[in-house]
Amino acid sequence: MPRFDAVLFDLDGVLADTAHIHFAAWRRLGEELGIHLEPAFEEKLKGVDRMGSLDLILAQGGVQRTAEEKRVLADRKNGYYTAAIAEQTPDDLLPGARRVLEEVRAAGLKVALASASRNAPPLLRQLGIAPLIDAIADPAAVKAPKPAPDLFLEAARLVGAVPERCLGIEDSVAGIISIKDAGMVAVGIGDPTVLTRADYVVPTTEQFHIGDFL
Ligand code: B16
Ligand code: MG
Repeated sequence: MPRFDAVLFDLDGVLADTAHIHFAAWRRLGEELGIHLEPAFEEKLKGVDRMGSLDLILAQGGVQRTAEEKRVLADRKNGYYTAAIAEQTPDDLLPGARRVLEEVRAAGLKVALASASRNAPPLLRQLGIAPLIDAIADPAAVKAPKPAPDLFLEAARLVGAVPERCLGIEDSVAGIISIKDAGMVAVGIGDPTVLTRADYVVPTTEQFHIGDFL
């Protein structure tokens, strides 16, 4: 009997190469506010939701804004981001992403998405992988964002899998904490010295094979 019933995927950094698009949009907003973001700041924003990211950027610049002003700024950044992802095509998938989804499905496991991004549904359509995903956890429908376990637990619930029989795949520190605190097995995509709580780490999505975990 296989160890898992479902694989829960993060999107940005696991299936889609969108981290740099998010960061370019934040940098543009930052420049408009007089806040310069060094390239290394990108890592801090991975997996962090929109408002959480804005708070980190404003704190970095020592800038304060009211809740209403922050909503307007977050919407402006999202406008930059959505304009850019409208140009995405299946060629922009991370190498191996489609193959991994197909292999997981061929192994008889459910596929769910646990992305912090509220833009996930249109992005999946642009990338041509929406038909390969059984369920999308809605980040607006859970109480707490990553690193809380809520989004991964919701993804598991949507495909009828118990947490112990779920494998979560993530590229961010926040996301790996979510998976582990949800009681699931965590595969990190990236650097094992960064993703220290992951049970396994592979350098890129291309090196992930579900057969190694069954
Ligand atoms: P949105 P993931 C995350 O996606 C990104 O890593 C993070 O940089 C972004 O702020 C967050 O989604 C929210 O995205 O503004 O589109 O709702 O890695 O959880 O798939
Ligand atoms: Mg990610």
